[in-house]
Amino acid sequence: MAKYDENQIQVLEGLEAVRKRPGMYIGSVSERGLHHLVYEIVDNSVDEALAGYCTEINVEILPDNVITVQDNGRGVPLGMHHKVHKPAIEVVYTILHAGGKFGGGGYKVSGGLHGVGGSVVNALSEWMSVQSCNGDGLYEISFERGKVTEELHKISDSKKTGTKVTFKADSQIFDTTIYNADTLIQRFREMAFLNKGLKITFWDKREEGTEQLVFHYEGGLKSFVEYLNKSKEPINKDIIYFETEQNDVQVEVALQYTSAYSENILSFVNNIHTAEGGTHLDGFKRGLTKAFNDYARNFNILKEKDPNLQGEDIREGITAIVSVRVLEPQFEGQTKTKLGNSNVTGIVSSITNSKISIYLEENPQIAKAILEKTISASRAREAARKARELVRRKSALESTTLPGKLADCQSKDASKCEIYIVEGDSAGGSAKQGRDRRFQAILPLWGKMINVEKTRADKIYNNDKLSPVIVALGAGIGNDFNEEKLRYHKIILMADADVDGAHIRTLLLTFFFRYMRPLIENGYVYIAQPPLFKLAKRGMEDVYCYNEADLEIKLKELEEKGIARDSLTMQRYKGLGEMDSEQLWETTMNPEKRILVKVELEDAIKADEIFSVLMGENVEPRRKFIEENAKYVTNLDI
Ligand code: 28G
Repeated sequence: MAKYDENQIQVLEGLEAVRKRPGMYIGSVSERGLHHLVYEIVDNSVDEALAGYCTEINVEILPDNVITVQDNGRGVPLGMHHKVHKPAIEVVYTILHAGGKFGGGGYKVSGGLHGVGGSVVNALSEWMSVQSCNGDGLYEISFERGKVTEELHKISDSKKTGTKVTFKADSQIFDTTIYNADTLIQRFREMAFLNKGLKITFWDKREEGTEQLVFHYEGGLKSFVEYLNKSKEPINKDIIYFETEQNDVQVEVALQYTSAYSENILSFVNNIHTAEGGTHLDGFKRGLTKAFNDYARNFNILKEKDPNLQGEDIREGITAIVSVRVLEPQFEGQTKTKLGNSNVTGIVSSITNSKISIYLEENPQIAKAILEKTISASRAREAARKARELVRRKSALESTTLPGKLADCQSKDASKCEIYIVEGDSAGGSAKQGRDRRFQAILPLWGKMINVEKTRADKIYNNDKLSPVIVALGAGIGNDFNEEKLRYHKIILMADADVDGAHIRTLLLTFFFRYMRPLIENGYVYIAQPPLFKLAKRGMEDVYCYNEADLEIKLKELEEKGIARDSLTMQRYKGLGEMDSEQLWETTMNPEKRILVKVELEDAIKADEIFSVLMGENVEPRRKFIEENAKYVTNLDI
């Protein structure tokens, strides 16, 4: 690595720009943007790890939602910047370096260019303090809303090296400054998987009696695959793994086949999850398909006259992680999570092809088992095509093919239409009565729970629980999914806040994730939030509260208006069924008053994970999971 020179830091723009338009730099000022602050700082430590100087990152949430991040890297440089005559550490935290990840042009180049996000986080923090140890002393500099409040000064002697950043997000900027520990945990676990050997610890110290969590995987991506497949039955017991670099593109892949029918490939670029895939994922698929076809031809499993095996059949039951590091990634797509660099396809494809070819030749038993699965997948696909055609033909003949239980809306303008998918017939009845039938449709769900993981597409078409959903939405599934045919642009899941409700939500999210992913990627899916409490008093309009915190706030508000707590009757709703149609409309369906939570891709990935564990065939992980996550599963926040 070239020797660091303080003058390399470019002087570009002040931090007022960041406070004026925070969304440009961190995406949004919602809860998501808030968590982004932490990722930006942790990214700087990860960059230091990628440079080869940092092995451990500690993250803590302190009381009052203060964050500290500490690493054991070289420490942010303290020397004077020749042009601006300020210490480098101050320059790093007060001057904006690039256009930012979320617009404004340039994208962050990972691997060496530290501190790009540091100034952004500083600008959006009520206060921040940065400590750096350079081997002979511990130094500190402090800021408020991006401005220096305490110049760089030495605190003590110290032989250590590393950086510690402490900050409090600015409540003037963010909708909320309360962190969700689960969100952070998920990301840190993922980062530890993606950077093998890197130890990330996390401790939520907002309440007493909590423990430190450690994420540290010597197996890296292999451990990631192991984690995803913990409740599945492997075909190749030893996970296939390779890591190579070609023309400045680093490629790292781990994969394992299981007896499942689904395809589970996660792709990453510079540690960023590329939900929309891109050239690296295309290259991986292409290389995999070629390796299997060449092998099948060479060993006469495919005869001369046989057509090639299809990629999607070859990928049935696969769990894979494709992680690449690229110098100047170009991100495209609706959510800017699709890699565009065209040279990457060929690189990943040729590496994958050669590594998988070698593997297949060395492991003929496994090659045979996978190919047998591929062939039955292709038969099932053929059967699914026929089932689909049957559905199409039916719809050509019958005038009304919509599911019988669907109470459709009057409007045919999908952009204005909503469908409520409701668990339970009684809630379904109230919803039908309470709705605004001009634009709200209701589909009550009944029938047996199905295991999406263990079911091929042909069976899904015939499943009594899912087929009404497919037909009502009107856009098809899998490769045939066509967003333009969608009949409603809001798909709202409405279920109770109990285990059964969590189950049905998880099932539907998993189903959408696997078979109608654009629904989630493009933000069509929502979760309705029915109230948990009602406060009533004679002569007062009923007050609905949506969670415990909301209840507390509203009780206080009423008290301020002179309405005492003990003069109120409080009803706790156990299920949607307890509300009559008018109440359901007022609290949960009226667009003016209701609370809808948009489902993000991460929610669906989490649901998919939960589903694999809950519905997988291994009993032990399921039992353990339910024990560990009892709280989570019963809470309504999946
Ligand atoms: C604890 C929370 C977040 C960091 C470093 C280490 C260096 C550095 C950070 O340099 C300037 C500009 C572009 C390379 C680099 C130290 C070289 C030599 C560093 C962190 C230099 C910033 N010695 N560790 N920044 N760059 N950890 N953790 O922020 O060219 S930021």
